[in-house]
Amino acid sequence: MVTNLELAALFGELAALTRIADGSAQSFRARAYEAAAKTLEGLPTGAAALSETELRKLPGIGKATAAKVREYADSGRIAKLEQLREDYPPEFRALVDVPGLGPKRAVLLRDALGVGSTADLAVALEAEAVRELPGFGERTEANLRRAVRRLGLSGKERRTPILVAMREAEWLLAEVRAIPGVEAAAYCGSLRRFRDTVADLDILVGTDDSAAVTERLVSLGWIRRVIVSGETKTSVVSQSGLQVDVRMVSMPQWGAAILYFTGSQAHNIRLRRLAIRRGWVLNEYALADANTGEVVAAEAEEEIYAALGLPWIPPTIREDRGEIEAAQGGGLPDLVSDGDLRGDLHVHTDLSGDGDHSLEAMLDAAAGMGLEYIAITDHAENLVINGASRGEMLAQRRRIAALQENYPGMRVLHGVELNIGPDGSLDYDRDFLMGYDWCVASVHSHFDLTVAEQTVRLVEAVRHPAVNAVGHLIGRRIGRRPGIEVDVEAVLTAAGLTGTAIEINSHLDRLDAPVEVLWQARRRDDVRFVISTDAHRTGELAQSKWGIRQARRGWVDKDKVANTWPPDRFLAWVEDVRRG
Ligand code: DGT
Ligand code: CA
Ligand code: CA
Ligand code: ZN
Repeated sequence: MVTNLELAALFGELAALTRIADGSAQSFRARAYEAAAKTLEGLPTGAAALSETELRKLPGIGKATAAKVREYADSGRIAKLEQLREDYPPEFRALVDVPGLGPKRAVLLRDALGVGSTADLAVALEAEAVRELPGFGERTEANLRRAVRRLGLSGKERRTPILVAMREAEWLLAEVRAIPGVEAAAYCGSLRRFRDTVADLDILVGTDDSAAVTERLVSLGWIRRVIVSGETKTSVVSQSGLQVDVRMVSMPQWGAAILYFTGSQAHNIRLRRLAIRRGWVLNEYALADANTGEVVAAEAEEEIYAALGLPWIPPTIREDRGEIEAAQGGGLPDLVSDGDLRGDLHVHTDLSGDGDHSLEAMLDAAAGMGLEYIAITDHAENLVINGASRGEMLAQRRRIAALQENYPGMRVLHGVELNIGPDGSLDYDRDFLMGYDWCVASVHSHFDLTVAEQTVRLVEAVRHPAVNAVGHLIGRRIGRRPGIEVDVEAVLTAAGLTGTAIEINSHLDRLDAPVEVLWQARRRDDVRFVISTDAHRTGELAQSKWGIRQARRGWVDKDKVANTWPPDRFLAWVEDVRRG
């Protein structure tokens, strides 16, 4: 049976490819596909069971999309999509995503120079051939060279952003778990460790019938090509070009296998050395006695760690960055867990041009999730397309004051997301800013200034008395835009001195501050963090789980995350910071 998630993913892909075909980010056909994807994803019943007429009654589904849903449900394919996949293979899609290119220019590159991938682009840039194309020039060429260098696109290894990898993994796992004979399935490798890009997906399947499960697996619709398929190991390439390694094990070996395939390799090597010292061997099948082969532990990760004298170590910190020593000394960090967050300090409503839902809808959703405090932070006036004027902001403040009584268990703060200008200046004036309960300040443009300029810019914003937090610190979009380069130590020092928190933005394509920044802050006691969703619609309030995982990867102590604090402590801290 075709699932809604599968259909949603297909329409998402259709939208992305249509955007390329139409040569425009604004393509209205692409938007129609996206609207359909959203509807299908949230549909409580199976869309594949509906008739074309029933489908057309759903919001965001028109004649053409309804027909495509039926086409897929009936035949297992969408002709239009297959044509587009052929016209624009994955290597070419990666080229389109290079900052400064986009669909039109990528097509021009392909037609004029035969450039079909980011690796080809690196070669063409090297030959200074790009500057001669109409509309490119030396400056564009220099910017492209910079992007290729900073995103590491010239190498042979193409890494997939976590946003895409996670979506594919969840979709694939849903399909795999539905195969008869599958007892468990999980993603491992760098995705489980929550690296922000992955080279491939590693999927572990627990089953006693690997032959039958493999047969079903390789016939799934998301697979474009099977690389190898053996009794317990299968490697395939998904429709979007992502390589997936699948391993089958029986459940009694689950713990040893998931430990092995989660890595990192460096972490595993350390564990293996601990095993050897005890006269054991650790491999993907078991922790066992080196002489007799008798199994010491294999079924669960916890048992293997315990046998080696260690507490279970969270996958996000298995990088041999001191976690083994910390675990041996009883000093593993007290990391943030799901359920620890009491507030959300970066939330948009439809007052922001890019927000979907009303103030009331966002508050209802937040209260429904049990949040104890929230800051509404729509864009301020300097963000021309999306920002709100002073008048609109004051009206919103009055609405919030009136609505507060509807949410006895949740304190509603009136906040704002300020735009940090190239020189560190902010929207409005100081007095107006002090009228807010909570200010987030973030970078939204001017990504190409020098390190010195970016550092001054951020430090200025951090030191502003009205600013409570810096939003998405470097402004990156993983795999698409590298973000600003900045002297992290200087920014952390300013944040420590002023009490301005560093936001951990939960969007899977941001995860910003990046983990390198969090690692750098590990030794400091003075810097506070907030894990925020930056939700633009109600559904995104739940993505705090990704921000939590990012904090767990960054070794951030729970007590340094201000929105884990009870309301009294949190609000007193906000007051304190405001008074300086
Ligand atoms: P990636 O795919 O580059 O983003 O990173 P990983 O960590 O997912 O690397 P991958 O896919 O090559 O392997 C997944 C895990 O399996 C890795 O973290 C440790 C384990 N592993 C794979 N191959 C080997 C190997 O040859 N030796 C050892 N010791 N471990 C391996
Ligand atoms: Ca991998
Ligand atoms: Ca792999
Ligand atoms: Zn925002």
